[in-house]
Formats: sequence, C-alpha cells, structure tokens
Amino acid sequence: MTQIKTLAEFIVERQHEFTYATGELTQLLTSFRLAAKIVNREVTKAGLAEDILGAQGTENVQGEAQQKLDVYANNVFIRMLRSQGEVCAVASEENDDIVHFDNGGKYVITMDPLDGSSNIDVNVSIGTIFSIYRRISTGPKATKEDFMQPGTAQVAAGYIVYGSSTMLVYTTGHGVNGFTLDPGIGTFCLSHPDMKTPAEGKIYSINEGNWLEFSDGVRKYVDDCKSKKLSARYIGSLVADFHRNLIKGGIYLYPGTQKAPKGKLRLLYEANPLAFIVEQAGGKATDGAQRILEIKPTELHQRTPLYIGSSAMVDKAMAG
Ligand code: AFP
Repeated sequence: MTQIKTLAEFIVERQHEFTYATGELTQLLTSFRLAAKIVNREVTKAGLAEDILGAQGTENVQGEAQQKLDVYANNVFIRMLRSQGEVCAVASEENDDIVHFDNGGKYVITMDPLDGSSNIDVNVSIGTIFSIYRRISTGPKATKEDFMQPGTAQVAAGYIVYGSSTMLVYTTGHGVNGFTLDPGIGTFCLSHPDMKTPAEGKIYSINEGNWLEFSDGVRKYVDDCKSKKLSARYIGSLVADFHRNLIKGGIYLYPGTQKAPKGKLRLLYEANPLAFIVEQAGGKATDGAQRILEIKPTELHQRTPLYIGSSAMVDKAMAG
C-alpha cells in the first residue's frame, strides 16, 4: 500500500523552510485546513441543507449580491483565524474594511472566502483563495499599510477548490503542493507533490462575451488561440479555471475592458495569491504590462487585469 502523507504531517515536515517561527506557519495553515473542511461540508450539502442556498439579501463592497454561503464561509474562516492567535487582521472580499482581532498577532490575511459565488447554487466548482503577509506596522492595531505590501512580500498563499474532489493547494515560496480531501477520513492527503505547470498549454480561458469590450491586442491573441485550435474552457470560478490550467497547461485572461479598464478581479485576494502559486509552479502572472507580484497596492479592494498561466502563453498574450 502506498504511504499516505497528511497535510498536517507535511506542514510540520516542511516548516523549517519558513523564514519566521516555524510553529506560526503551522498554526496559520491549520486555520485554513480546518476552516476548509467546515466550508466543504456545507458546500457539498448545499442542495440539502435548509437556508444555505441563494442570496443573503446584502451586497459586498463591490456592489455584488452576497450569497448565503459567501457569508457563511467568511464567518468560518474569520472565526478560525481569530482563534489561532497568529493573525491580527483580515481583509476579505466580503468585508468593506479591515477586520481587526486586537490580539497582537504578527500576520495579516487577505482572502476571498468563496470565489465564484454565481456557481454556488448550480453545483459548479467554487473556491477559497488566501494570502498570508507578515505585519509591518508596529502600533497596537494593524493598519492599511500592512495590506498594501506588494505580492512579492507574501509569506504563503493558497487556494481550496471545492470541485469533483476538494483540494487545498499552497506555497510558502518553496514550490507548490496539492492535497486532496479524503471525505471518508476527513483528512487532506498529499496527492500533487511539487506541482509544475507546463510552459505551453492547449487551453485558453476568457469570458468571450466581453469580446466587444476587448482591446485589439486581446482580440488578436484570442484569434491566435482559435487559429491554433486551442480549447476554450471557462467555468466562471477563477480558482477552478486556474487549477485546471495549472495542471494541464493553459492561460486564464481577465483583461481590462473599455468599461472597466482594470478588469474585474481583485489584486489582494485573487491575483496576488494565484500569481505567487503560478510562479512557484513555473508559470507567469501579469496585468498585461507588468508582473502582478510587483504591483504596489493602493486600495484593499483594488482591481487588476489578470493574464495568468503557462509562461509561453502569457508572454504571447502580452505581446498582443
Ligand atoms: P463571482 O464570485 O461574483 O461569481 O465572480 C467570480 C469571479 O471573480 C471569478 O471567480 C471568475 O473567474 C470571474 O469573476 C467571472 O467573471 P465574469 O462572469 O465576468 O466572466
């Protein structure tokens, strides 16, 4: 029988790679590991559980309708992070402002607790995305400055995809590893060690419904994908599209459009964590002009165009 390695064992085994106190990383990742299982339980019974599907009747800061599961997942991740004590503040897609824990923790988190909300009620893959930063301010409370660090300052990042199986994928800057949840024993087990993305792929992912709004360069690139008979695959959940392309090779594009020059996606809790992961897997992430990880954020909910995936494809897309 092949030996099974659990996420908990793996974190402990690899914690020496972490620059700061090793136990801190274990605590941080434990929060995500546990919260992911709880959210997974609710996501997988969404059609059965009463009062968990549908709209919450509120909007987030982007003016998007919040789903009940969005709010539920946000509460679970925040509760877990608060209880571990390493994190002093969180910036979440679902909260207008920074959520403070007032506990002197040395880390701040950015997260999209449930990405792809429009897919929740229709049984299509959704995900959680997170980044971990070391706090840089020294006062009693974390400040906006702690969250305005470029993506290069991330100490860890990861995502959870709730799909045909549930996976947690993370990096601390020493490669990317993926863990699949065994629902029978309720444990994440190492299933995708040292993930690498192919330099070239056969998949392009973009919402072509926005065609009329695209720049000439983006249209030219999409036409080029078609002329090479690449496959178009677009789920509408960034995590799921990203995860598939990471494994198979491909590119995901959410460019700026005439109406929204900065696109739709958020820098702090969508683009940056996935950019860190894709680079660690040998791929690339840009906003069409510059490396995502080098953008200096100015706003918590800042948007950015995103070109992410196999390196040769991202280079070609940027060349227009
Ligand atoms: P929702 O969480 O509002 O469904 O948005 C999901 C998302 O941020 C990302 O996960 C998708 O890839 C992208 O938006 C889809 O956007 P379009 O519907 O405009 O293609």
